[in-house]
Amino acid sequence: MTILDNRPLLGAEIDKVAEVAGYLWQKGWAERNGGNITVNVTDVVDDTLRAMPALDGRHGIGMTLPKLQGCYFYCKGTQKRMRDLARNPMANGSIIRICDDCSSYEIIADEPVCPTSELPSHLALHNYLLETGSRYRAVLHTHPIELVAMSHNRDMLGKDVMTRLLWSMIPETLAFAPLGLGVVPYETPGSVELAEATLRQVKDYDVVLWEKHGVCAVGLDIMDAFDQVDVLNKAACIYMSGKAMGFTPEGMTDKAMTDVQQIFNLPTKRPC
Ligand code: 2HA
Ligand code: ZN
Repeated sequence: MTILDNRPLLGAEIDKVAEVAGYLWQKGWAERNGGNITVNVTDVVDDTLRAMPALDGRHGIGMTLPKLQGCYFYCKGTQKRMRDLARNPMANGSIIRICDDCSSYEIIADEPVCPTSELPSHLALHNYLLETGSRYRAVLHTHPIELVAMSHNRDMLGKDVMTRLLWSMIPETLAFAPLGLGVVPYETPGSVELAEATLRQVKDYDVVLWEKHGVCAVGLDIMDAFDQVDVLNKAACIYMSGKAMGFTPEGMTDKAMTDVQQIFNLPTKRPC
C-alpha cells in the first residue's frame, strides 16, 4: 500500500514529478542529489489524507509563511537522487503538511523522508505564488548544463541580456518562455540571500538563473516548469553550437521577435 493507491488525482501529480525527475537525470542536469522539486498538492488531497497523523513529529521551517497554513506539498528528499525518485517517488520524497503556526511542518506520507535542504526557499516561493493569486503549483531547481555555462560569462548577466539572446535563437523560445530569464548573482546554495534574491526575480520571471549554479523555475505543474527550462536551455545549446562551429549566431531580428510576440499574443506578465 502507498498513499497514492486509490488517489488518482494525487497519483497523477506524483507521476509527473517522477517523469520529470527521469528527464532531469537523462539530460545530465541532476548529478548525484542535484536539484529539488516541490509541488503544492493541497487541491488534490482528500479528507482521509488530511486526517493522517505526523510520522515523526514537527519540524521548523525557519520562517513564517502565512499563506501556507494547512497546505500539503510533495517534496523531494534531501540527499536523494532524481534518478531514484524517477523509479520510486514516495521513497525518495514525502508529503508534508504545513502546521497551523505557519512556521513548522509534519511529514505525513509515505516514509519520514526529510525534505530538500532548499525547503525554506521553495516554500517562500509557494507562499508568494498563493499571495499573488497565481495558479502555479510547482517549483523546480535543476542544473541545466548550457545555461549554467553561459552564466560564467559576466557579459551575459546584465538584465535581459540572456533573455533577448535566447529568444532570438528560435521562435519557440519566445513563445514558450515568454517572460524570459531572470538572473541572480552568485549566492551560497541554500542561503537566505539566495532565497530572497530568487523571490525578487520570480515577481517578473518564471525561470531564474542562479549564476554558476543552476536555475529555479515555477509553473502550473512540474511539467510546465520543466518545459520552460527545457526551451531556454535548447536555445542556449543552439547558441553554443554556433560558437563551437566558429561563428556567433546572428539571432532573429528585433522585428521578427516583435512579430512573434504580437501574432501569438504572448503575455509580458505572469497570467494567474
Ligand atoms: O539539493 O542542487 O542547490 C541539491 C541542490 C542544492
Ligand atoms: Zn543546486
